Amino acid sequence: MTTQQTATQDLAGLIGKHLVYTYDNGWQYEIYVKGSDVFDYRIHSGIVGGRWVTDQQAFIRAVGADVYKISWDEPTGTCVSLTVNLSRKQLHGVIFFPRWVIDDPKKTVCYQNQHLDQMRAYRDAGPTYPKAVIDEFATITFVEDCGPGRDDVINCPPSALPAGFPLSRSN
Ligand code: FER
Repeated sequence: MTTQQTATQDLAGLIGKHLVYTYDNGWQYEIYVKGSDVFDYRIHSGIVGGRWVTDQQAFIRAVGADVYKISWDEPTGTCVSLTVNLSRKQLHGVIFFPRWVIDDPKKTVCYQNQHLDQMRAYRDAGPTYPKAVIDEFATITFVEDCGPGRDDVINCPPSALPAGFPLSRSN
């Protein structure tokens, strides 16, 4: 890693953040950045609405002023890369779905942590191709700083949340 890359890897502005965002196609997602290489998420709507995951490992990088990139490969074989612009309250996501998820998205709708072997079996069975690349901008509608390492920020399915969640607050 060069000196310049090292100098830009200050993730303090992102770690601990809890965000809700809505893609321009209407899909609503929620993310909690638990640490420098791990995060939790919950999917409120879209083809895999109801899916939620804790402790997903990811590459998390600072790529500009208040701009971060989060990239990971799911046990399902879905790959995602998010660019999070906190000052503009915007996000850009690229989701690379294997064909089997597009053919039957409900197979992935669960608390994934309790079904990891099943997800890997689906991934290995495929089909993988042709993949579907979803390239979408989103508006961040809720931001709060929870601090790192918490297990109580994302800890239930979207269906178990109180009415009115996710809040649309930005601070
Ligand atoms: C996101 C876009 C897509 C996201 C997750 C996904 C957490 C997809 C996950 C999956 O289907 O496995 O912004 O944020």
